[in-house]
Amino acid sequence: MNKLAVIIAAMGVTGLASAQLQISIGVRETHAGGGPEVGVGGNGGSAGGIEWINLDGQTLNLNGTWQQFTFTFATDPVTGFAGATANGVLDGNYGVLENIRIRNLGGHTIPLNLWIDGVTNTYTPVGGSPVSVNFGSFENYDPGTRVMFQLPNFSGSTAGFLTPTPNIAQVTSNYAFEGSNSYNVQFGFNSPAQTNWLRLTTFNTVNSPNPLIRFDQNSQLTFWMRGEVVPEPGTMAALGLGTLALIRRRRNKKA
Ligand SMILES: [Ca+2]
Ligand SMILES: [Ca+2]
Repeated sequence: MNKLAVIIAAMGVTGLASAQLQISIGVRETHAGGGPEVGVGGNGGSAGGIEWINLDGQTLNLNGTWQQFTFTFATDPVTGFAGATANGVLDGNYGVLENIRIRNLGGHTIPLNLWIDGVTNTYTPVGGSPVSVNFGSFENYDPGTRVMFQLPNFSGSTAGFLTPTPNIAQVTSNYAFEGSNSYNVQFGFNSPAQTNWLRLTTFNTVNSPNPLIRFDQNSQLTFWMRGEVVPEPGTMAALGLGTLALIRRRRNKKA
């Protein structure tokens, strides 16, 4: 464990090496709700209930590496979340990616910095070959643009679990898994309670809202995330760590 991680651990916060979040998704059953069957990634609307897929079943290590998350609709566990059709059974042939659920497994109370890239739905039409649609590359938008995911505090379901700042969601060119851009989300949990979570919702976002995904045809949703724990500048200065953190960030960015 490096010097920064040791000091952060001594402050009562999970050390960088073991810092984790649980990642799952909520999907809205727009087919069951009477919503339109547009193409994958198109605006599927906001009709229908929301189910969790593989609730809290995967982990993001906050170590600055890109990690892939995969959801397989035919076989992953389904857990009801909200709405009339949320019954633990996936209804309809398609729906929309309503949210990424980010649970505070590591008990974090300092700001978290996440990046998302390559949001892709892969499915196999009957009698055909697999089709992959990457509708979340973030390559067609300028840095600073809000795309697909709303601000962290947008959802009333989870705003009460978050600190007022940071509250950032925008395209960035600082890191990318593929291409030049990814999507950066910055937020903080206001308590170390491991039950707290963030509903990072796609609900009616100005660009690329409510993206449609298939549930049938051996459909899988995949995306990549990387994450870091970012001590607050004030804390860093008080500990005389500002320069160290700056060096670390520069080194990470080059890598
Ligand atoms: Ca259902
Ligand atoms: Ca990209």
